[in-house]
Amino acid sequence: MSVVSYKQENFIGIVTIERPEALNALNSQVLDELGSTFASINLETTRVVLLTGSGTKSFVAGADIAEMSTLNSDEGTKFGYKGNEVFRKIETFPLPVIAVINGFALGGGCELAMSCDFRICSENAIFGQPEVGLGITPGFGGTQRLARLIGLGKAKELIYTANNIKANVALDIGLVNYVYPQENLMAEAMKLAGKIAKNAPFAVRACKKAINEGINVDIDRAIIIEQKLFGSCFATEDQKVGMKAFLDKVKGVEYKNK
Ligand code: CO8
Repeated sequence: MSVVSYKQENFIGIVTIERPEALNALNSQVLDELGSTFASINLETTRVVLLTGSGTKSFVAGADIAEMSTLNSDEGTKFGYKGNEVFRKIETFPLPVIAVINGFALGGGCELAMSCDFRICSENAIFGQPEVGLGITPGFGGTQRLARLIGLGKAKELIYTANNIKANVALDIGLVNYVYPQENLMAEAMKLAGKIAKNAPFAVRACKKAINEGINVDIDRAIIIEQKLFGSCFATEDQKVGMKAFLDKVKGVEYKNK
């Protein structure tokens, strides 16, 4: 039985992890299916991807503890590699990916959310890196991405204490961008994705690439990354259409991704 589903509404792709009996915990099957689902997304017809969990209780309650419990050191390293490979694919996916967090985002769940471009959540969402309480470190990028996202001090506190935090705290520390009542979460996610999907797709993708690649190098190299991507936009039809519409005072341009 499949544990990841995909549907598409207009330009928006929705990836849902469907393992409610284990609060959508990440076992090998989920990781494999996440990888293959993202790989199968049509980059011509899709402009934004939403990633969520099934139900109203949990986004992802972590990596699967039952599967991990008997691993030896080599197997643990391999499992970490498997997760990291998929998460990095999501982080570097050509389209924006928004984590739509509908409940628990613990351990690997918080790490999965952090591999997305940004995060929105429901009021009942709970975040945390409980790994040290289980005798392990975060293994799907948590020690690296959390510090980059919310700063070293707060990341170290959360990881060392294994404390969980509520949605309003996650909002305060910049881990999520917005908090909504559960019943409005998906509609708000669709609204946000719709706004992104209206913009010139090539330009949006180039922005993601520029931000992601630039953040990891010094400012001189980062500026060159932007410069090249900026230049490449002028080879697109959408740039001509967008600028002409502004000059002609025409509103509501429909970009063609060309
Ligand atoms: N793995 C496997 N099963 C899980 C997990 C999980 N992470 N989380 C929940 N489940 C299962 C439960 O075992 C339970 O199954 P069953 O009904 O068969 O007993 C079912 O989901 C429902 O869970 P609960 O009954 O516990 O539900 P509660 O509402 O009482 O509690 C909690 C919800 C608080 C979320 C609780 O389930 C919990 O604490 N879960 C574990 C959270 C956690 O510690 N997550 C981190 C795991 S470690 C990790 O993610 C490391 C990532 C990097 C790995 C790198 C590998 C090298």
